[in-house]
Amino acid sequence: MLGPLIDAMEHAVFELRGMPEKAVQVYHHNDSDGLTSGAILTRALERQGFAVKRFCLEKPYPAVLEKVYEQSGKTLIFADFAGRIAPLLSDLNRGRNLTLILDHHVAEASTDARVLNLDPDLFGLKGDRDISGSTTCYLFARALDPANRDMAHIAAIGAVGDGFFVDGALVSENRAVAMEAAAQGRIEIREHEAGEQYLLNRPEGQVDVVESGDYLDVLGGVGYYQGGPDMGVKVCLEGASPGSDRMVEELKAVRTKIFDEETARLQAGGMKQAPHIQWFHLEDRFFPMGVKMVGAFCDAIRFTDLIDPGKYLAGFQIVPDEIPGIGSISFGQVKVSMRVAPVMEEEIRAGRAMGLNVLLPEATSRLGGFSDACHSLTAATTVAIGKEEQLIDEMESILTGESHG
Ligand SMILES: [Mn+2]
Repeated sequence: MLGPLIDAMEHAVFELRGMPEKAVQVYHHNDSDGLTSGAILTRALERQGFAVKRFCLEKPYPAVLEKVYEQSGKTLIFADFAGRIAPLLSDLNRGRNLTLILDHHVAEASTDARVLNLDPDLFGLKGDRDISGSTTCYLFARALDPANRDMAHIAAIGAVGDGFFVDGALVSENRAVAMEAAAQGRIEIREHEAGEQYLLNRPEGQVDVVESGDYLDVLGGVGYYQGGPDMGVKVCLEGASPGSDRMVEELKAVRTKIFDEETARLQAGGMKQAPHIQWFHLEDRFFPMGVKMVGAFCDAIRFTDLIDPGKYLAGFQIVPDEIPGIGSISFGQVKVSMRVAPVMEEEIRAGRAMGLNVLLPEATSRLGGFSDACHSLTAATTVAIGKEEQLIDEMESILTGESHG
């Protein structure tokens, strides 16, 4: 459990110190957990004298990874993603770079001695309960230097942002970082009948940590292509500022405007109908918001009369051929996000309807697409542009029990 994970982290620190170059590339996710992870690692590594280059990714797309692994002799760290694709990173790395994975999602073991998978899932901890990406990075930071315990409150923001509570409270390692931050006076933990509330103590007053997480999610998700992640990491390390407040307000206004326009489009007949699935295509109308936003839009409309509550809901958004900080990459991919209305949610929970975690990855793999995060009630994958209708057809055939191979 924790002991073996810490041992593995200490070994990774030893390997890191043995690298000839005192430079590290940190690749991290763009949600609040990913931004806090990136912030913790950046500060911890800089304190040790490493030059840190930080890259924020919405997903560890294979096309990006191929480009990253054109390098040799580097230290590469992946935070809040990539635990499951350690075998792929191993194939790409082939002993050439020191690669550390500090994720908390369901993981697979590395097959390359220079790819160290420090995902707590491999050490008996549950990533959707016990430990967030930020807490994993915090433990690694402490393995680098115990003085990094002053970042416990940043880890707590990521843990709350990922939203894994048991009876209304953080548990296990996530709760330990909240307790540590409370002992340092950085947060206040308030007991309620329905669990615990976490309040961040700031010079300008307290703020609920749930709000801090939402604030970072807006910067990283809505502002992905507009410098939002950099601002988010700055906020983690230095606190919010009038500049960050203004940016968040502007991004929220952009989101409202774009969502309203798309809603009007759906009201005007923009929703396409298949027997079991209703779907729409955003093309590139959500740019410059990140591709996480198609899922957020599905979430926003799944309770409304814009949709047929008895059908699955799918939305497509073109993945821009650009990664901030990395440059142009021709993906030629479209992201698909799926959700269901509350009625269907009950059907899936009761096992009377197929879960999205089965339906979408199966159809996606038939078309050679890329599945990343799929759960029974929320799922997203990517397929090549032009295969959208085929994907819907494949899902329809899966649902009707036909086999198209
Ligand atoms: Mn996470």
